Amino acid sequence: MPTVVVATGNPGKLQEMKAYLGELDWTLKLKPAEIDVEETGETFLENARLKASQVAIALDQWAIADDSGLEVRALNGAPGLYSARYGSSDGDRIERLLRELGDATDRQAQFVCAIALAQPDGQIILETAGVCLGTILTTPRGSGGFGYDPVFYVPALAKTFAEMPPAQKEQHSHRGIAFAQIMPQLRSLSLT
Ligand code: ITT
Repeated sequence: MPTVVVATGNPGKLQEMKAYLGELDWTLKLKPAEIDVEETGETFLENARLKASQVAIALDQWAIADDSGLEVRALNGAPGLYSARYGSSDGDRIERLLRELGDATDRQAQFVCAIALAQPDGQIILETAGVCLGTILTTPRGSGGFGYDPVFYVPALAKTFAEMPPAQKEQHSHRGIAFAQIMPQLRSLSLT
């Protein structure tokens, strides 16, 4: 079975990525904490490529990375690429987001997820992206998921991501959509 490193330090993401990749005959390995990749890209896709590629080279193994974030229209796309750096904990980040948005009536937002798979020499051989549209609530709702999930509301389902069972989040989320797009190629890959 091929070993693939899941190049993330975010436990919430890791849990979802492992679930989505679970049907493949891959042995998934967690990225060692000491490998820390600087996210200097100007897009989610550039950062996903950087993370996959640098982790693959450091370990001489296949690596898959996700770079994602929340873009809020009334904040001109913030926190965007800086979603993880917007505060020091999930609670802090949500609090800052709600503070900056205040009582804005335009609460449109989208979650974006880019995924890249690198072979052991660092070359990217597959990449994709997914987007999920929603709105930002004024107060958090739900206890599932991670990150900004309690304030990200999907009107079509009348639920926040944090109120959805994992399979429903997979079906509708930026990450679930990105993985669904790439799964046929991942299934047919033979990693050596
Ligand atoms: P790695 O780079 O190690 O993967 P990270 O948390 O730094 O971990 P990113 O740079 O991609 O990851 O930042 C993504 C931010 O967006 C982070 O604050 C997440 O909590 C948040 N985020 C991404 N996907 C999310 C989701 O499905 N639900 C809630 N928040 C999410």
